[in-house]
Amino acid sequence: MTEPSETYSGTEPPSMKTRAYLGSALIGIAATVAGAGAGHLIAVLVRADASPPYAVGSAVVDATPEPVKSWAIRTFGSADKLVLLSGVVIVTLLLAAVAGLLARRRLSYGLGLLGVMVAIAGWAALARPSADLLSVVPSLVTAGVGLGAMTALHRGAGESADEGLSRRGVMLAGAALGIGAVAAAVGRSVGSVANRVAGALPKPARPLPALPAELPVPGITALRTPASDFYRVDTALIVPRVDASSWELVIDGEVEQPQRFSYADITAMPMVEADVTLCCVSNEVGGEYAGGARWTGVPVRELLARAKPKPGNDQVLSTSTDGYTSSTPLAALVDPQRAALLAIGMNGELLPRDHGYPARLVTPGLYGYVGATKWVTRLTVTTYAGRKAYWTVRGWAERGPIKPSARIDTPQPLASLKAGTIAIGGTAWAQHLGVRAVQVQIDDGPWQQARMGGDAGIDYWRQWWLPWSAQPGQHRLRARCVYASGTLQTDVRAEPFPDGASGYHEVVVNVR
Ligand SMILES: Nc1nc2c(c(=O)[nH]1)N[C@H]1C(S)=C(S)[C@@H](COP(=O)(O)O)O[C@H]1N2
Ligand SMILES: [Mo]
Repeated sequence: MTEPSETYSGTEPPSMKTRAYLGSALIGIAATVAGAGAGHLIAVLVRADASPPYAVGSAVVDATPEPVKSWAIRTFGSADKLVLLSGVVIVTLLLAAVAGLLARRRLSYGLGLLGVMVAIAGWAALARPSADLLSVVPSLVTAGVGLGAMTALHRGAGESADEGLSRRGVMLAGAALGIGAVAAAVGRSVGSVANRVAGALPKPARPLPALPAELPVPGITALRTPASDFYRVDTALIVPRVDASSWELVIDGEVEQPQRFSYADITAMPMVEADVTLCCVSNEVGGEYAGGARWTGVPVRELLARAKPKPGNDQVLSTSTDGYTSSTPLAALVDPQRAALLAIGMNGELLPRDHGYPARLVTPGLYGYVGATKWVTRLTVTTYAGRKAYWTVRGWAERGPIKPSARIDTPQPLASLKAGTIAIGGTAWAQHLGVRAVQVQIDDGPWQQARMGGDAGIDYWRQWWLPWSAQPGQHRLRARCVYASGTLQTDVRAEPFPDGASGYHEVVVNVR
């Protein structure tokens, strides 16, 4: 009869082995979390966009193929950034676990993999358009803390790593995870400082009249979208923090007299107001990526006039602090009939940071990606043949006139309604063409004229509604928009890519 101990000679009980592997993986994860947390904390203090997870996330955004990117925007909406960052974090933690397991074989293997991971983050931070030497600091800190933590934890795990995590190792790992979590939380709260910027917006030289009265129909979109509810679409994982006192707008390229404007130069000019409804080209028919606001700023044509564009150019390439570029037709910016603004205000207040503080473009009638550059610092007069913008390189149309649309806000899709009189209502836009009417069709019935809310100008959306005496059953509601010229919007269905969605908005409801 053999001793039980001999039965196991040369092998470990499986549970011990599993525990040992888990312990090693945990060491890798703890070291990585501690390193990344410390790096993120430093980044918040010196260079927010150089935070290792954000830098890698931004590199992923820029490298993601167009179809995947628009799928992500469609599927996750405004949560797209959260989903992306979660993906980066999950992949990082998996690699961290692998590094921990490698360190079990040989410490230098684990340190090597961690080193490669940090190097990728450092490279991503340096590849940001706004990068400078300070941008490597967070990655250096991450490397120091991460590699140090792995070495300490590995040693702490005990001479015989096969015994799994020693008590000391568990405590060290817990401490490292704790440090990482605290650092990340502090970094987050410091990083999410006020989006609103204190300070007074200069008064407009000739204020616009108040907007027309809201239609008293519950559930329809308000005529003015508060900044806090305004959709946000941009490639910036962290909102750029631009200092108005050092901000400058440069006008260069094919111009007779290149210009430079400080923030004080801009605010000293007479302020103009414009009611403009902004739309994203990624918006699906019936989608939420549209908002109406009163913008305050100076006409871009006056700034361009000082620079004197040379003949033969058709594009203004605008550049943002974060390197994003946009290609606006020069003709739209110099058109005296179109209130293209270098805007510094939104709804009577300074632009919030996430909508472009200190200054952005707003070009009536053009999708945001071709005429609404936020955090804008440069206008380069050039040609479409010569320069391509961020989204154009990725296959989107060069010039993006907004496609008109009527949206049904109420009732909502698949709503279950009581028979009786029901208000069908919503908003309609045909920027720079004007909305004359909205027509509604119930099932296969005749198209009926909706009752229209007040008109705030051709660049602004318009509310509408129609009372409907609903009978039990399932019904299909459709809406379409008629431009000021009398032209009917197209019924041709198109997806957002490459130049905007079209077709009638359609909602199916059930009436009991
Ligand atoms: N710097 C910068 N400006 C930008 C973008 C961007 O990614 N970066 N996105 C554009 C797009 S696609 C749209 S639809 C509008 C949205 O403006 P909002 O976020 O203020 O609603 O901003 C435009 N300006
Ligand atoms: Mo957009």
